Order: sequence, then C-alpha cells, then structure tokens
Amino acid sequence: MLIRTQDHGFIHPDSFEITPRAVYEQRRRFLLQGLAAGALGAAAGGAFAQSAGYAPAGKLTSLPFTRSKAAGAVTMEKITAYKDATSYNNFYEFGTDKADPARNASTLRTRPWKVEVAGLVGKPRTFDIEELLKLSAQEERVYRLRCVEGWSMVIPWIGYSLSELIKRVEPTPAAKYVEFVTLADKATMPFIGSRVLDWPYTEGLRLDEAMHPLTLLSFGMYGEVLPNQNGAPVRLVVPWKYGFKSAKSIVKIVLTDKEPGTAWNKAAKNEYGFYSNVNPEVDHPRWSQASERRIGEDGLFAKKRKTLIFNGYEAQVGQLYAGMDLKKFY
Ligand SMILES: Nc1nc2c(c(=O)[nH]1)N[C@H]1C(S)=C(S)[C@@H](COP(=O)(O)O)O[C@H]1N2
Ligand SMILES: [Mo]
Repeated sequence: MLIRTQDHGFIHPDSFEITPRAVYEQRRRFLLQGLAAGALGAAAGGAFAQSAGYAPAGKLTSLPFTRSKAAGAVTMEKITAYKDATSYNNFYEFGTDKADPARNASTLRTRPWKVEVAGLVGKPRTFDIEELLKLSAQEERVYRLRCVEGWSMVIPWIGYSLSELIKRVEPTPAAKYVEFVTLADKATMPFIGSRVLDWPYTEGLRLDEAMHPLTLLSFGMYGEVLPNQNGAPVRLVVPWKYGFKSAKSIVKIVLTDKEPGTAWNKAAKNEYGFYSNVNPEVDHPRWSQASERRIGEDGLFAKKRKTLIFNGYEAQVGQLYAGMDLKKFY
C-alpha cells in the first residue's frame, strides 16, 4: 500500500515492522513511568529524560528503537527543534539553498530501495531496504552534527552501528577503506546535472572509522523514519566529522584498498581533505573553524559556541588518530 503524505512523498506503512503511533506513545509513557519509579539506573534515566526532550513530529511512520548504550552515544545537550532539523539542510541533489531540500525532496522515491555492498568482501550482497532495516536492533543516538560551514545541531537519530552491516559481508584482509555512493537520479533530483558537484555524491571512511561503534547507519530521527530532506531511506551519521561526511540516500557501499575520492575533495581539494575531522585548530582556507552557531540559538545576541576537537567525541575516537599530524591529514 502506498500512502501519499502531504509533504513527504510516498511511504509504505506496511512494508516493515511498524508500531502504531498509539502503541508507540504508550510504550514511551511506560518507559518514562518506569524511570519515575526508579526502575532504571541514574545514567539510563538521564538518557531517557533527554530523549523525552522532543516530541515526535507525528508526520511520518514511527520507527521503534531502544536507547543506545554505546559510550558517548547520547549527548545531554538540548535537542534541536524538529522544524529546524528538517528545514535547514544540505542536500545538494535538491538545491544549494538551505531551504531547498525541504521544498524539493518530496520527489525522492524511497521505495523500492536497495543497497549494494561490494568490493573487497567475502560475501558481497545487495540488501533490500526492508531487510536492511531489520539487520540489527534499531537504537536511538543523540548526536551533535557540525557542518563545515559553522553551524551545528543536536539530533536524536535512529539506526545501528555501520559495523553491524560491514561485519556480515566479511571484509577481506586487503580492505582498508569504505566508499559510500549515494543516489543520483535525474528524474527525481532536480540538481543532478548541475555542475556544483561531480555526481553521484560519494564519501569515504577508513575501515577502522567505519567500524567504530559511533558510526551510525541511520534510518530515522525523532522517533520516525527519516524525512526525505534528511537522507531517506538510509544515510550515514559520523558525529566527529564535518557534516558532509554523513552521506544521504546511500545506494552502494564499496570496500577498497585505496583511499576513495569524495565529492567535496574532488570539488575543492585544498579545502576538503579525506579525514575532515572536526578540529577547531585547522581553519578552512576561507574561514575559521574555532566556533559554531547552534541552530535554534541564533538570536541577535546568541553567543557562539567553541568548537571542540572531534566535535566533543575525542574520548571515544581520539585513539583512531594516535600519532597522526591532523594539520596534514585534515
Ligand atoms: N547525498 C548527499 N549527502 C549529504 C549532502 C549532500 O549534499 N548530498 N550534504 C552533506 C552536508 S554538507 C551536511 S552538513 C549534512 C546535513 O545533514 P542534515 O541536513 O540532515 O542536517 O548532510 C551531508 N550529506
Ligand atoms: Mo555540511
């Protein structure tokens, strides 16, 4: 069954495990009651309370999840309003203005959808999106995401560690990098064909970065499936790297032995390196990266925040870069 939603194109409500909204809300209330009754530990309680800090928008299909227990997976910062997270986007396939993706991405068709996993793996496979959704338990991760342009948001993503997918295809010993290829469909993406970027939009990670538990293969946010403008039906979220590493609407994942080119480093090599770790000490050639503006705090007198090394995830990911000159490998 296809349901035409007002501003998000088509969704298939019967095509994967769906919790009706009433049941979902009830489950959430139950969890919060349990919390109030002291049934949960203090740490978990903080996470639940934090997650309850947003209201599901009630626009798209609910996506059931449990709260992640991975170290660093739930920041206690205030969650960005859903309206802001879904109307101020970068998704150049739909235009270069921040408002363009919300305006134009309703044409994106997210079913049928397949993700091919290929390259240096023992078991190459193409996954149907329904199968991919159920491959591992869906978790909520409240991550900061910082754009290279100097703004940041705090978003309750839903997904599971990318490592869950990668380990199932059994990388060969020669595999050192992972390339992500996203959809480039002229018929549904109005800016494919424009020369802003070399389509399809691609990204890459070193294999150990891709296997890090914080690297999230994401299918939803704010308790629901991803809105088209946020990269439906499946995207990456790599919280310690600039936002552009978090490729949207992924169709192919390739394990390689060579560092893959990426959309932004093909477009401007001196401005965007392969690593692109958030680093207040390495300026972009045209601007400083020392501070950032949190979306939703942008009143006239709002203070800028100091940008943190690895976007605040140093305790979790710093060891991946031990001994590397991060000014050289930016
Ligand atoms: N396919 C694709 N993925 C993409 C982009 C894009 O233009 N195309 N933009 C990136 C950039 S620059 C950022 S900051 C994040 C923004 O994610 P959000 O809109 O969900 O906040 O998506 C990233 N993923
Ligand atoms: Mo970005």
